Amino acid sequence: MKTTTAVTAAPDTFQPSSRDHDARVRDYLFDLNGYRVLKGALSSEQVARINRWVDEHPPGKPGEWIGDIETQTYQGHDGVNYQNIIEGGDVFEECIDHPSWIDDVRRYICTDSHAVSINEAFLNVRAKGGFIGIHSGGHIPGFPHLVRHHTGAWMVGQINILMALTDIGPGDGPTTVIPGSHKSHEVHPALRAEGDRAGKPQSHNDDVVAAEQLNMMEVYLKAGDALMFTDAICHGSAARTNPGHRRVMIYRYSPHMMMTRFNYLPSEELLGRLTPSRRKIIEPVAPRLRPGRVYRSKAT
Ligand SMILES: O=C(O)CCC(=O)C(=O)O
Ligand SMILES: [Fe+2]
Repeated sequence: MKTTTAVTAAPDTFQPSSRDHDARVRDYLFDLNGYRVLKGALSSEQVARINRWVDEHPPGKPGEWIGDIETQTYQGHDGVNYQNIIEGGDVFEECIDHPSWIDDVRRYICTDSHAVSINEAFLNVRAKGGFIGIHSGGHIPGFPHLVRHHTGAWMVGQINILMALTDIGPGDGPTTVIPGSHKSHEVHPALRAEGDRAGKPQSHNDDVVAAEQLNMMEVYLKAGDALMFTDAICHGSAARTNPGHRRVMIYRYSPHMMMTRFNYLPSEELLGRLTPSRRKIIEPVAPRLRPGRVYRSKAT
């Protein structure tokens, strides 16, 4: 006698649509590795417009201003930074809430409110020999390095979008990451002062090329690709050995209640041009002054 029972296939609830599935894969990998590469995040036309702006404004000396954009460097060897680059015109404004990343950035930083701000936005040009040292890691108890995920609800203190404006391959000084290191409790050996097991672990070692350190991985990008990463991941770059310059643009996003790095006040022209969505990111909470008062900082 036949004893097998026919099992009627249950409605297909366990088979997510491929779109849901892809989104889950992306979330899983970002949580696991602390970074993702967004292929073709910028259009070639956007890359061309940004590069045209740089061609028209060759790197100057730290402290020089181009309108509301300030020329700056961190250690010299990291190259020239055009800080506050959102003041550079339309293409830089388009990147504030670029559809290639803004939804994920909002959700990862604050699933609850989606309220994000830009902590720092700059364009970096780096010559042969230039590099950035090893820094960050899960051992640092700081808000930009916070990465929490309560089933379905994310809280990430800072997400960097590093946009390649030139192809970045071997010898071009690629950014380097240690996958998963945002969850590391142990301090990377290169961030621990020699003989100092108990001392305060460093967050930066500016003197050593990150790519040459334990477990670093070079991330190769084509112009227009973007690297999305939590600032908590242990990262840095390789030294550029090829002639020419590496160009990247970096927008750092944080929860809206976190102060900006340099507190560049948006120009009236920029505020006048911003769409409501962009304005909410650049000026999440408008200044509040008694009637008639004009804001003057002590620094100016
Ligand atoms: O210059 C690089 O490749 C690394 C940049 C970096 O450290 C950062 O964006 O936080
Ligand atoms: Fe960094």
